[in-house]
Order: sequence, then C-alpha cells, then structure tokens
Amino acid sequence: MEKTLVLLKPSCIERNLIGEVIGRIERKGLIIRGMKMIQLDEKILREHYAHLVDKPFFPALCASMMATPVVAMCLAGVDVVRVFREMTGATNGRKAAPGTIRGDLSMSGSLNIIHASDTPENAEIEIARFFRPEEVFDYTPANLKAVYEHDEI
Ligand code: IDP
Ligand code: MG
Repeated sequence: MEKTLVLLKPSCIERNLIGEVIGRIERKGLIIRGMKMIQLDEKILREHYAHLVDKPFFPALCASMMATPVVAMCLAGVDVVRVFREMTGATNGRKAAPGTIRGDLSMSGSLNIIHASDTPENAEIEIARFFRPEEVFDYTPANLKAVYEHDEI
C-alpha cells in the first residue's frame, strides 16, 4: 500500500492542533504506520527544503521549523500521496480551500500547520529521511475491511 510522509509543523504544535489533525487522519481511514517527535536542525531542513534554500524566506522558514519539535508521521492508504495532498490544501492557508487542513486551520503562507509529500517518489525519499526502517510498522488494522471494498486493496 502506498505511503506518504507528514510533518505536523511547530505552527501545529504551538496552536494545540495535533489532535485535530490526527483526528482527521484517523476519520479518513488512513493507516498510521509510524509516528514520533523530532527536533529538526538546519542540516535536515536544507535537505528537506532543498528546492527552497535560495529563496529569501529560507532562513525564516528554517527558524519556524525549528521553533519546537515536529511530529513526523508515515501514513499508508490507497493513492495516499494524492489523497493527503488534497486534504492538506494549497500552500498558503489564506488561499487553501475550506475543508482542507490548511484552509480550515491556517491563515499563513509559511506557518501552514503541516507538510505532506508531493509525489510517491518523494514520499519514499522523505520517509527514509525521517524514519529508520524499524520505526515504520507493517501491520493490518482490524477495520481495514470496513474502510475499503475487497477489490480496492
Ligand atoms: P508545500 O508545503 O505546499 O509543498 P512548498 O512550495 O514545497 O509548499 O514550500 C514548502 C514550505 O515552505 C511551505 O509549506 C511553507 O511553509 C514555506 N513557503 C513556501 N513558499 C513560501 C513563501 O512564499 N513565503 C514564506 N514561506 C513559504
Ligand atoms: Mg512541497
């Protein structure tokens, strides 16, 4: 089953929204395969946000991502990368559609609550960046038969 990497950013932790976001993940029927708190540093952020290191806002982005530990999660589901990006919403919380995590919970273009992998290829790279293999658990939740029709998984 496809996997994706999610970070609950310091803007989520500081606003006491961890439970709100995890509740949405659980209610959607996504499987939590791994979850832990990590204090990020500049080294891992330069890798994770390599496409942004030359932007003028990169130092502020780094500072905001190191303000508290983050909650890193590995989620699984059919087509989960696309499904969870749609649940996440557009980058800027002021432009993200209502009903999405950012659209409902954020008013900022940088303090936007959550990171989600954008492609299955990047998800594999990002999961390996934040989790050791033994921290990702390959179990089958008992309710899976109620989440998917038998021919969907
Ligand atoms: P994404 O998180 O929606 O995939 P990216 O373009 O990959 O968006 O940017 C990564 C993160 O960098 C964003 O989630 C946001 O926190 C921050 N960011 C992106 N663009 C801007 C900007 O123009 N100003 C300030 N922060 C930004
Ligand atoms: Mg991105």
